[in-house]
Parts: sequence; structure tokens; C-alpha cells
Amino acid sequence: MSPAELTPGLLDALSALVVVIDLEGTIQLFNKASERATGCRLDDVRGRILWDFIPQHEVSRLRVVVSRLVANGRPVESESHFIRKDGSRCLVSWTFSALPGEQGAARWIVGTGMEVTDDRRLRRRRQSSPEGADGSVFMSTSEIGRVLGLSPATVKRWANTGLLPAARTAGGHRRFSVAVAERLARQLNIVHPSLDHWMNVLLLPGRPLELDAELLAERSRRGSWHEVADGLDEVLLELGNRWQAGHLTVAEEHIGSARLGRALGRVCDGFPLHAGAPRVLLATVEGESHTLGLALVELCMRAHGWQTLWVGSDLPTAMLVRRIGQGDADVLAVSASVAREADELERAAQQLAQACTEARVELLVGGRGPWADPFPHGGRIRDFATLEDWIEQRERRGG
Ligand code: B12
Repeated sequence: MSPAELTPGLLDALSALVVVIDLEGTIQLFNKASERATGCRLDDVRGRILWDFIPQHEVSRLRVVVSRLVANGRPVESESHFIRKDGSRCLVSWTFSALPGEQGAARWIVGTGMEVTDDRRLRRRRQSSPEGADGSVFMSTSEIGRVLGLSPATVKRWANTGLLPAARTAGGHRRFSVAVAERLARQLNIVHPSLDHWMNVLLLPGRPLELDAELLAERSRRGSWHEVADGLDEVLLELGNRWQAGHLTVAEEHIGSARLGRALGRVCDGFPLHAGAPRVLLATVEGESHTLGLALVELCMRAHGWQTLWVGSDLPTAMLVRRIGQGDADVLAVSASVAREADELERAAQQLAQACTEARVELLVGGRGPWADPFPHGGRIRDFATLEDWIEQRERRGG
């Protein structure tokens, strides 16, 4: 199905905003409700990139949301501002869904939105926020940290010293206004390299150390390796999107991901090992050849001085079970990508969990694969900030 096949009359009768974009974000369709909310006519926006109408600091979050949708096909929700024709901003609560092209894979993205600017202003006034009614929304500690490239601990420290004014929710959690984040980002002159830049570095032939240098620079910009890992997840989604959109060849996708895997290995090998730190076996489930999630897990663990043993992909589950029985590991970390099926993961999880219980090894699974949810056999971790919390908790428990 293509955007032209959607019934324009019907879309224009809706009170919801409907925007259809292609995988690069080029606007194909913009219904009347969108025109009313933004003051932009279809002719003003058609053929332009949606991200041009979104405040710069919100673009990468929205792109990640859309990439996740393309990766797993499930509708996703997100809020973002839209810059109106007169330069003012409206806040829109979006649901993005994928529309398949002829091959059946996601080809178009349909955003259905409701303008929530006024609701938000009212709610904010009730919260008596530290920022006035400037149209901004609130972010959590981890969200503002991601935008500014600061670890949550630094955000909290800056909030305590008053450098970053924060409101508190009823539950005592800090909330920061986007306007504050924008101001501080300008003051600190924080510029994150664009995804285009990452693609160039990944595909630059013959100069592997430039990639290592970029990883180290990213570490100093973001302040921690787990935040680098979360950022690289976004880079990989972009690699996949560019391949899917025909901008990269299959060979380039392989070259870029292989170069990243090797660079991550080199960085990991530079970390000292801590005596007595946990020993971790790192493996993908049988049949899984996406190993980069696991490489990022290794990066986060090695940065803590943990001792990792890379089993990698292609080891049959039965052999991994035997290896666990050797009793020289404390943790087994297993990765599965979105390409896996739920029943194969459940079978592997049961076998691995039994071996882990017998050998007193802690089982940790991750990746976007359809692991049982909740996961009854051990820990299930979805992002690297949570992995970092898990690592720190385990270190506090000792061993
Ligand atoms: C890089 C890549 C490859 C590389 C992999 C190189 C390598 N050494 O890993 C190459 C080119 C080899 C490849 C091959 C294939 N790929 Co591929 N690939 C990708 C790509 C671009 C990125 C995947 C990736 O590494 N993601 C990053 C990791 C870091 O993400 P994650 O696994 O979801 O895990 C997340 C976390 O949970 C955490 N994590 C991961 N593991 C663990 C473990 C623990 C313990 C913890 C705590 C956390 C954790 O890390 C991630 C960050 O959040 C995606 C694009 C996309 N949109 O995802 C396609 C994609 C995953 N590939 C796809 C496919 C189909 C394939 C192939 C089957 C293609 C083919 N026809 O040959 C093959 C073979 C795969 C196989 N047998 O398993 C599809 C899957 C579609 C589907 N729904 O089934 C995708 C989505 C592309 C697409 N849009 O079609 N691929």
C-alpha cells in the first residue's frame, strides 16, 4: 500500500493529526487537522523531512522510536513538539504505525497524533513547575542525561547544586524542563556527532583506529560506557534503516557492523581486569548471528573490570550447557535479536536456566528477541542503563 491509496477525504475528516512519512522521514501526506494545528499547508511540507519541523534535541529520540517500529513492526507512542509555521511550538502525542510496501516490509510510517499542548500547560501549572508556562515538557533524570550527555549521577549532582533546576513529582522523582535542557546544552556547547558522521566513520575503509578514537570521544562526551552503548544501538538501527531504504549495500552493512564489532573488542581489551570481579560467559542463543548487542554488554562489563569470556554465536545450546557445568563462571549473559522466535527462545531459556541453577550461575538475557515477559528464569534487561544498575547492584552485593 502507498500513501496515495489512503483516502484523502476520510483523513481530512478526522480530528486527529495524520502524517505519513517514508523511512527517511520525508513527508508524503499531511491531513487537514495537521494543517490546522501547525499552520503549515500540505504544499509547505510535502517532500520535506519531518525532522526539520521538530526541535533539534527531540529529533534523535523520535528517530529511535521510528527505527524501533521499523525493526519490530509494533506501533510505538511518543510525544514531540512540532514547530509551527509562525515559529511557535505545539506538543503532539503520536502513535506511529508501519505501513508495508510491496515486499511486505515496513515502507511508510503513519503518525497519528493529538495535540496536547494545552493539557500539558494546565497540568504543569498545577505542578507549579520551576519553569514558567513556556510550552516546554518535562524530562526524567535519565532523559535529560541522555540529551546533555551526562550520567544520571551527574544530573542529580547538578540538580542538588541548583545548576539544573528540577521539580519533584508526588513520588519524589526529579523532573527537568526541556527549556532548561536546551539552555544548558547551548551553554555547554554540546554537539553530538550526527548519524551521518557515524555512518562515515563505520564505513571509512582502511583506517580502523579512527573508529576506536570516535568510541573514546563518545565516552568522554557521554560520560559513561553504558550511555555510549545506548547511543550505538541508535547507530545500528540507522545502519539497518539505510540498508533497508537501499542507501547501503548488503556488503556495506556487513562491513560497518564487522568494523564496529572489532573496534569494540579492541576497546574492551584495553580495560584492566579487577581481581575477584564476576566472571561472565557471553553467548548468543543458538542460530543467532547478531552479536553486537552482546559486544555492547561486554563493553559495559569490562568497563567495570569484570572478566568476560566470549562464547559468541553458533555454539549449540547443548555445548553451552556443558560449558556452564564446568563451574568457572558466575554469570551467563545471553543475547537474542528480533530475528528469533518466541518458542526457540523459551526452549533455550529452559535448558540454560536448569544448567545455571545446577552450577549456581546467574542467568541474564537481553536483546530485542521475544523472551518470555516476565522472564521467569533469571534477569531480563532491555537497555544499557538498566544493565549498569544491575552491575552496580551486583557489585554492592559483593562478587
Ligand atoms: C548489524 C545487523 C546485522 C549484521 C550482524 C553483525 C553482527 N556481528 O552482529 C549482519 C549483517 C551480519 C546481519 C545479518 C542478518 N540479519 Co541483521 N541486522 C543488523 C542490524 C542493522 C542491527 C542489529 C544489531 O546489531 N542491533 C543492535 C543490538 C545491539 O540490538 P538488540 O539485539 O536488539 O539488543 C538490544 C539490547 O537489548 C541489548 N542487548 C542485546 N543483547 C543483550 C544481552 C544482554 C544479556 C543484555 C543485558 C542486553 C542485551 O543491546 C541492544 C540495545 O538496546 C538490524 C537492524 C535493526 N533495525 O535492528 C538488522 C536486523 C536485526 N537483521 C535482520 C535480518 C533478517 C538478518 C539476516 C537474517 C539477513 C539475511 N537474510 O541474511 C541475517 C542473519 C541473522 C541471523 N542468522 O541471526 C532483520 C531482522 C528482522 C526480523 N524481525 O526478523 C533486521 C531487523 C533488519 C531488517 N530491518 O530487516 N544483520
